[in-house]
Amino acid sequence: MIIDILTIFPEMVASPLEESILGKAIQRGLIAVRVINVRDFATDRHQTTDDRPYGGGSGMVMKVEPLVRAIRHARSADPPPARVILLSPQGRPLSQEVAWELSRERHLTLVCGRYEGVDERVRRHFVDEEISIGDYILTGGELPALVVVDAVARLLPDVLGCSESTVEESFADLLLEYPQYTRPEIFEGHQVPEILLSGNHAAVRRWRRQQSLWRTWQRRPDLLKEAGLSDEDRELLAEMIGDDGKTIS
Ligand code: 9WO
Repeated sequence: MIIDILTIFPEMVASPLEESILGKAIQRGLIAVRVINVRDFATDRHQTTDDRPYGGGSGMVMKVEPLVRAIRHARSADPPPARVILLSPQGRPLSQEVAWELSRERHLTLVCGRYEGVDERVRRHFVDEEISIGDYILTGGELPALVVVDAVARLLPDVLGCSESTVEESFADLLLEYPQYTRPEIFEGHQVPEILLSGNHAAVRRWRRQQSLWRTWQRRPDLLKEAGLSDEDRELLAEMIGDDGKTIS
């Protein structure tokens, strides 16, 4: 898979792409990230990428020409990007489902805005969609672009080793994680739950599922509605809540 990142701060995205699982995936050729400096596509001798807003007001707006020339450069690749995506608080919320959807494409282009905004003509006419990673304002789209790359890359075949495999997880994708422990068995008086030391794999599996369900019910009840619980899940959860199980949707 090819992912382009269009930015006026290429150094800001460079080093996270060199580390850990992402870095290894790039080294192994499973994914190619092309960091494209939008400033290189500016048309004036000062390489200007911002200008004052029509209508007045404070702050600067990202100019249309450098962005559009950079987007056209990205679109000229073979294969061309399936989607050109602007990272924006106004976009479709990123979710695990969206990440899976993006992971099935061969080429994506991520456009990072800066300043107080991007000329509206870029989003209206030169971008295919907008994606948001959450309801907050940042100083630019670079960190959201890295979030998208990270979320998508780990879903690509062979990116995760079998120890980090998504197979076990995909089943529980829509639930929160169960509590995890490693050595020592007691830390400053705090014990690891007995069941995890029991060696009873079936009991451990059941406990973990129950913990995931319980946590999700307590902290993110909105996720439970989408999770598609089995009858056994409902029983496990009812056992924790002290409910007859029939009221859990
Ligand atoms: C600035 C601003 C100031 C007052 C009221 C509303 C405002 N919105 C913005 C704004 O959206 N600034 C953007 C900063 C301009 C382009 C890039 N920036 C950005 C992208 N901030 N946050 C994101 C982003 C992208 C994806 N998901 C979450 C946040």
